[in-house]
Amino acid sequence: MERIDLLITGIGRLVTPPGNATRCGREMKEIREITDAAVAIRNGRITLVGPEQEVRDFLAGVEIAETIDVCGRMVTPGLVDPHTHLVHGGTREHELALKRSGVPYLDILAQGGGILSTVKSTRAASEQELYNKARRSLNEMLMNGVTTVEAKSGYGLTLEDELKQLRVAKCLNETHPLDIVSTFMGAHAVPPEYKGREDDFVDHIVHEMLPKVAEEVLAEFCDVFCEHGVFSIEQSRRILLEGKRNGLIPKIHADEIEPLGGAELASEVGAISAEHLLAATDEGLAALSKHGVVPVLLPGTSFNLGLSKHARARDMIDKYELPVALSTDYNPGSCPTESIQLVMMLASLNLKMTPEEILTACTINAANALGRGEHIGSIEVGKRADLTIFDAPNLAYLPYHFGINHTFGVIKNGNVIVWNRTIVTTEAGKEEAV
Ligand code: IZC
Ligand code: ZN
Repeated sequence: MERIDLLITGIGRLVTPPGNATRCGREMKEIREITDAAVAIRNGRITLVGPEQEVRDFLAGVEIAETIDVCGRMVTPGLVDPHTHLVHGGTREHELALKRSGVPYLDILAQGGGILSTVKSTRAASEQELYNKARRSLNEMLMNGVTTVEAKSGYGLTLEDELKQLRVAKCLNETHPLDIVSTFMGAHAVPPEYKGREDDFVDHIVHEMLPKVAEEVLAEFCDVFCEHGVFSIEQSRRILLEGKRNGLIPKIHADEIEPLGGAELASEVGAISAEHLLAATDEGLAALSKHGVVPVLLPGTSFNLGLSKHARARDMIDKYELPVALSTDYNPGSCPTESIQLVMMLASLNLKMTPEEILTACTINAANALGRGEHIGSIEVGKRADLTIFDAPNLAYLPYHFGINHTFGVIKNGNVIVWNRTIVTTEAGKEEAV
């Protein structure tokens, strides 16, 4: 070994799920832990991990460009947030009173508010305005310890406005240290100009939007809001299969409010993940398990909507041996928070997941929900050097001491991006990642 770019020492506790694959069922609890550890990084990748003394012995005589001491703190893989509606215009606090008085989420949408309110603001916003707003959110996520985030379109609902959102996501990926993974979600709501002509809108998505998104290589995934009064199972099937024909991997907002059979559809079309699943049936969960679909649970959303019902994480893990992932669902309506640490706390409180399962769900399983398990989501030699440094003595401390941000530092592609709770560089630095 000729040279190390960065050596991280003084790691009180390094915790990571092992390997690259999804961790299913009881495997979710199995965390590799090294006390008094060190990590060596070269060209943006992890080259050595182990007890500090062993790493130092191995590196005797090797040039080390920079060493940082994290003074006994805990280090995890950089967190992955696999389901957000990052790029949008405006906010929806004007709907808070309605929501709190008990008007259901779908009723607000049916009255022309909800998603459609954000569609109006997003259509009116310039690319620069969308970029600036999303960039502020990315900084919040980064400060929370997130190093990769998925971003969906779906607030444009015209060809041009969908492309506008996706171009902003692409530009953010190129200019912000965080990695942004794009999903096309033209089937997020039926816009007012298509009211009563829902199938015409599906035609428009299939014939106009999907080919253009694919041609411009603006998304990797295609998602649909499959829900009563939004897109039916048949419409969702058509869009996801057409997306697939255009090279986009299916994802689906499934069985959030009613058990429509979204989980079964996810399995049928070969989706990489199925999201929400509060109302999924046993048959639906069994189908996910059989077809290796990652369930992405969003406990911040049920919490913010004031629901007493929660996704059946324990059944998913214990009975169906599924690889559960967690995400913020960051969006201006049902879950206006960038805080993955709040979601971790809610996964403990309402989903009864253990701290070890929560880490797995926010790292390797989330990475696999984005098809990136080979590159991120665990601390392994050869993987990208994305690490989060927590001001916490152990994993259980994160959901235990709730409501504050425990992230002390973030390493992205081997670069120190957050240190002492402050963003120290806003440069993307991506050319260094091999
Ligand atoms: O803006 O309400 N559920 N889509 C499906 C959302 C929530 C985002 C929103
Ligand atoms: Zn969503």
